[in-house]
Amino acid sequence: MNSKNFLNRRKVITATLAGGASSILPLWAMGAEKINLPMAYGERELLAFPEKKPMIVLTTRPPQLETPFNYYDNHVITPNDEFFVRYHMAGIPTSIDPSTYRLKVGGNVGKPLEISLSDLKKNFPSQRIVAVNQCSGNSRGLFEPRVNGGQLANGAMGNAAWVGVALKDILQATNPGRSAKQVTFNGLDDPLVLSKDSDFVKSLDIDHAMDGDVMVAYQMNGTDIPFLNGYPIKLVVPGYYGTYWVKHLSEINVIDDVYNGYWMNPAYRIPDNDCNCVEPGTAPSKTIPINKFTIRSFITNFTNSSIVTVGKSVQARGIAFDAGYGIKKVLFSQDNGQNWLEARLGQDLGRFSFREWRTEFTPKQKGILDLRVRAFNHAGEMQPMTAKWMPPGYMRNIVETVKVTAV
Ligand SMILES: Nc1nc2c(c(=O)[nH]1)N[C@H]1C(S)=C(S)[C@@H](COP(=O)(O)O)O[C@H]1N2
Ligand SMILES: [Mo]
Repeated sequence: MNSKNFLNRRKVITATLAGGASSILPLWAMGAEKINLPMAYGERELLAFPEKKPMIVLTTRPPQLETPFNYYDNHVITPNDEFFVRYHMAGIPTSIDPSTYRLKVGGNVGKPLEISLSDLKKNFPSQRIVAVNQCSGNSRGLFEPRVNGGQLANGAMGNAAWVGVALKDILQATNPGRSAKQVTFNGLDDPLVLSKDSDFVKSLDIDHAMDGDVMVAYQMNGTDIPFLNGYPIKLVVPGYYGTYWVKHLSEINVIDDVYNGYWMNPAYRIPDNDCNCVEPGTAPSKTIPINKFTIRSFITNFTNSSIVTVGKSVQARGIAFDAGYGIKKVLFSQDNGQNWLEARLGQDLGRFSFREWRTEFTPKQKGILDLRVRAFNHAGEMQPMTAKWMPPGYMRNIVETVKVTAV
């Protein structure tokens, strides 16, 4: 869609998502392809939602879609039609008119603004950042002991090139008060029953909001943001979990205190200690809002059903990422973590991006091989060999194992 159409054409998604036609989805889903995630009760359906390829369905209303893991082996930038989708509220918008869309910026500011999409593009400098968006609960279904919440495997993450306006530039234009402490963000979606605390509102500290990296994005991978990923604008918070990346962003408020709405407290909190973890089965005594990504890496070209040949060199490859300190090295092991070799890193697309890695290995004996990959960053962080645990199942980053068979 060119920019003229972008401004003129109302964007609509199909009525199957609106909630009215409740009989449509089950019919549509009949005979849907199935996929088995590597966890107990891991069978899911694959369905193609508007602007999406077949994706793993967690819930349909609102749509919560996970990326099938094999998609990550094809590209280091996740295409828009393969990007995961997460919503909390059943009341998601189904029709948005870009010509009347406004972003309201208010609260403790000298000059409140109502910014149209064309003003946003015309009146502010644009910037581009390649950054990973990852749900806090990515991989939650792999927690042992199991935890409540969406039983996701590793597909609630994606890497995209975002173009938009630095939040700092927007806030500066409003002349925030000197006592400003936080900034809150709200999108067009609503709970079906609106109460003071239920609406999905997130907040960032004012210094973070002004860091120049946090941005209001209007493009994803060179085109409009797909409807289900937050069309027409979303907050991009590089290195921070997806919960802060508010979609269909419509309202920004500068406030003088710490926002304590439901989605900041008690939701999306992590143990307030060095490991952000507790003994499995126990609850933390103190919590803080979830914040930066832990460091992670994945093998993308093998699964537990892959076959390799003894004595024959084969390539292993995948991706690594962290909160933005930058990946320093990636180690690979074919023998249960006893011996490690350093993989080659691919092109650096920026410190918030997926980083590709590759290496070759030669299977030495027949049987099951435990393949592992472990990332290290420039801040001295590395993936742990044993899993950490917390009640909401966030921030998983243990060294993952893929068990291939050598014949
Ligand atoms: N308006 C709105 N924005 C939202 C949410 C939401 O429920 N409503 N969920 C958040 C969460 S928890 C995640 S993980 C990301 C997911 O972004 P995506 O759906 O574009 O992949 O959106 C965030 N932004
Ligand atoms: Mo999330």
